[in-house]
Amino acid sequence: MRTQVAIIGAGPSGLLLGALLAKAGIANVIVEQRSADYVLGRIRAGVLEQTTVDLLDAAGVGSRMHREGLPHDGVELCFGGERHRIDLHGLTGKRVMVYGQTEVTRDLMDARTAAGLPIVYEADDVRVHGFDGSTPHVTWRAGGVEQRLDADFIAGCDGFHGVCRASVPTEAIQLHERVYPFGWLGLLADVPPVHHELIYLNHERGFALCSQRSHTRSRYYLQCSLDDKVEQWSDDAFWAELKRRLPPATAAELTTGPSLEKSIAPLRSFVAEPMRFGRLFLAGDAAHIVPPTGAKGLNLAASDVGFLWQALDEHYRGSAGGLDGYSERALHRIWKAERFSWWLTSLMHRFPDGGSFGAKMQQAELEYLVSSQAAMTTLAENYVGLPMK
Ligand code: RFL
Ligand code: PHB
Repeated sequence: MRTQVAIIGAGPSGLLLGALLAKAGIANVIVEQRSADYVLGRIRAGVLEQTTVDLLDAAGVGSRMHREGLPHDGVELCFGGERHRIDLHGLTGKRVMVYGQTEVTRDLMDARTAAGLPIVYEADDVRVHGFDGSTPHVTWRAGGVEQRLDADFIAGCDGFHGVCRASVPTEAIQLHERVYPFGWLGLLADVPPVHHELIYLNHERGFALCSQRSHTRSRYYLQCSLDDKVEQWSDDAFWAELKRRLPPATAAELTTGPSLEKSIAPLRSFVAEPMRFGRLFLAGDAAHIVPPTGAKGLNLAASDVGFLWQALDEHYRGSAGGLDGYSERALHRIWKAERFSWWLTSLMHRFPDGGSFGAKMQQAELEYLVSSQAAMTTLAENYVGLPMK
């Protein structure tokens, strides 16, 4: 089998890249190690920046998102038991779209199937070869039989634990990492959201987040210990802890119900540099991770893919500049989102070694933040997403 671009991974990065390349007439094959149902079962992001919405539109998969997604003009910060609204739209002229990663993935998968574009699921032992020379190719096993795909380029869209970054010689790559001393326990339930906008809470018992997927489906998170196991958290224990962290008037409005899903995610900041190795390009979580506090992971994956799509399109139109500039262009935006996610995480969570001084510093910064137009604008500009330059 031969194609122009071999894409490893059918998460949002791989599927979006495949859709955009196909629109530009560039042939591609996606190779994914899991089943489609497994990929759709992962509950992750919920907030899309305008740049992500624009890329989904460019890929021709935006219609259900515009029908069912919820545009949000603001977001709330809660500390000291009081809620404060940040007027995202008033401060920046932009808004965000609340539409789940599961739905984005489903729309991209459905469009790919409808267009009859090739995608291989349940590929075993995927390996990438020859990307430092002129014969890049991918091998895997299907039903015990070895398969081979030759390509002009390989796009590593295979997430943090993927094979692409791991195949790069260690001396060719630089890694930067911070692991945080807590996790997020998430719960999804078919109950109406406690508020029509998201609420990020700083509380002495730990961070909490009130998010949503629709008017009838809520997503809540609690800062938890890295030692916690999801089985130790009954639904009742989750709801009771969330109520303790919400201001009493908000807790009184909370509708609880049985969970559809509960999981614990560790928090990490991570960047691999550069993002190009000969004919292999990394995109999305394969190259970087942000803690979810700033809602940036999926959005960064989308902007990487936007840059890579433009670079490959330029290449196939006869200009080499785009491919050479991909890594630097993408990393420029990534580091700014890394900074924002690290800052918001540091501001909103209880750190085991923070002590009373740490808590006072957070309180002083939060009080300043919600009283300063300049500080709120800085937060809002980053939250709605910096431009793709
Ligand atoms: P993914 O989604 O991990 O997809 C990678 C795909 O590659 C496959 N794969 C392989 N395939 C073939 N061969 C191999 N050897 C392979 N190894 C792996 C995997 O099976 C998978 O299908 O990476 P991608 O596409 O780069 O997308 C990144 C996003 O998923 C991620 O950044 C976001 O989910 C992060 N994130 C959030 N991002 C936001 O923008 N806004 C949010 O509100 C937000 N909330 C979140 C989040 C992530 C969370 N968790 C659980 C980490 C909330 C949470 C709780
Ligand atoms: C989510 O709805 O899953 C979500 C929203 C905002 C975040 C992180 C996660 O910052």
